[in-house]
Amino acid sequence: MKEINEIKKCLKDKLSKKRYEHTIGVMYTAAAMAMCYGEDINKALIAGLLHDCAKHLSDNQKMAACKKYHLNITPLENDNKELLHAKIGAAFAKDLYGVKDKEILGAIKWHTTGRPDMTRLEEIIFIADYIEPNRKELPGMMEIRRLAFYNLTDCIVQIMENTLKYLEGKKSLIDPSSHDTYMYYKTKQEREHE
Ligand code: DGI
Ligand code: FE
Ligand code: FE
Repeated sequence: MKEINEIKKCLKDKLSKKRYEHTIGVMYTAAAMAMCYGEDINKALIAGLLHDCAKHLSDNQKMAACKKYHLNITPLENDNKELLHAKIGAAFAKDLYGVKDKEILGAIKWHTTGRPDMTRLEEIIFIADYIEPNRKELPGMMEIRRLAFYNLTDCIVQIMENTLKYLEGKKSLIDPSSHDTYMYYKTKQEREHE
């Protein structure tokens, strides 16, 4: 696997300044959360750094990358090609940056929609992407940032409620994984609070 500094250099060249700064924000936020929950800090740094490594691709480049890596494109992803940067990012991490760790690859793959019963690292990257300091002040952000270091399930439920509301407002179709993520963590939350 490439070293962190080498990966940083590559990404700085490829991504816009804003996207690169977001990436660094996610990297350090994920590391802080890993410290809080006793997870592997290095894995959190790498996954955070690489989570949006395919974000700069055009729609045509995304289609070509999916073909190259034999990634399945659902009809919903075909209509919202933005969603594809997550699974292409995981393929890039493996192919271009030499990441072999399955958990890091999973964290990149699921960072946009989440999935039911994520691993702790997947949860951390999913949340860190939303709360990193450069993100604009979305509704309820202060509470979501607090929950990130207090209760991962409650934090994910809050994020999903915001995201689903935002997507419904835009009349965007909701990816089944986003729905499943919300239902899973909502049920988990109800059980935990019983
Ligand atoms: O890549 P980032 O901007 O850092 O964040 P992200 O990977 O969470 O991507 C956010 C984008 O993905 C945003 O434009 C909304 C979109 N998105 C997230 N979940 C869904 C979705 N779009 C659709 N259509 N359906 C979803 O379920
Ligand atoms: Fe992303
Ligand atoms: Fe991101």
